[in-house]
Amino acid sequence: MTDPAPGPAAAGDAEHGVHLLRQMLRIRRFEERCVELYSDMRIRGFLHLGIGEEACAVGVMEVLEPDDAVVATYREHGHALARGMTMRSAMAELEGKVEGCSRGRGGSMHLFDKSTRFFGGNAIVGGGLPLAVGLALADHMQGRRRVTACIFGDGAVAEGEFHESMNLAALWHLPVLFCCENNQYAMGTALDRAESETDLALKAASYRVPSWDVDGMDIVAVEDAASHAAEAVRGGGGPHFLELRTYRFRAHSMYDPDRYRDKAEIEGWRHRDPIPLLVEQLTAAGTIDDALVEQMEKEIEAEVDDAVAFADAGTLEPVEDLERFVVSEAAVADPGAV
Ligand SMILES: Cc1ncc(C[n+]2csc(CCOP(=O)(O)OP(=O)(O)O)c2C)c(N)n1
Ligand SMILES: [Mg+2]
Repeated sequence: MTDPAPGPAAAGDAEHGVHLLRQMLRIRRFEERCVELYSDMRIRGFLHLGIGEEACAVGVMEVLEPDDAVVATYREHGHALARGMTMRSAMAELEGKVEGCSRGRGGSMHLFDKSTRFFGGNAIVGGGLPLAVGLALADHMQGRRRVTACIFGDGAVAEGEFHESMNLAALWHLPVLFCCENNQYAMGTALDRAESETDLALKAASYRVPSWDVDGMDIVAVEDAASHAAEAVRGGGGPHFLELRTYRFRAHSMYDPDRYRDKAEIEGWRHRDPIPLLVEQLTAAGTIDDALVEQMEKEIEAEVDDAVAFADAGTLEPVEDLERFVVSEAAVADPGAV
């Protein structure tokens, strides 16, 4: 007997692995281009990049259903793209153009897309947690089997909102998937300088929320944990918590001179870059080769080029629109109806 040929499951796995790689590369190349556009002053304001953290964004977004909801932070380009926002829409927003997902009014920190149930982008540390609990409460009360994924950083754990949200979600058994991206720093403050307990999964577990810590640099581990947790949440198991241990290779934002981290520490983490790690795994399994990666890179470069051209050709909102949306358009059209 010969060895069994790879069956449909194996073929499916291979295809899925390539898909995960493509998603992470799309995010990496998109953000690398953002750096250039920022230096060129075509992107202005704050810009926080998730370079190094792509496995967290892709692994979690991958397991969600279209009806699920996402609430993220200001480091959310990757989550928005992995959730299905187009690069055009995201890039136009970053350039402050009306064609952007938030009409250019939100910028990098406030990507928002109702069509993919991507409810921000939020500049307030910890601010997304109560919003996620509210969305989940609505689903719970209306008997909908949906998951709300709430993404936040390790810095949010120091906020009262974290504790209030964990408590109420657990008490009311709400369908929230809490995903803490622990990159070990909140701006220039290392986690162990601000927290007496640095095991964040343990902290969440104290609210009787099932909690796991996960290697956030390993896309397979993140997707696997997220899939199990999301399934449990969807099945009525109440909130679950993932501590995704990760690292940002770049500074907190484009304004940050990054003087608080040892260069050797950064270099050490670069060896755990989630993209080369997956390339290595897929190459060893014979799923990809250099030619395929090269082809993928070309396609992604074209997608980024197209997004930049779209954003560059977009329009800035006219000054006459300054007060538009201060009051809802429906209320302006028919004040009696609202
Ligand atoms: C309520 C609030 N306090 C302080 C800030 C200023 N601030 C912006 S980012 C940040 C650090 C947050 O770190 P973390 O939650 O770990 O996310 P990361 O930037 O590492 O992804 C702080 C303190 C803020 N935006 N909101
Ligand atoms: Mg952090």
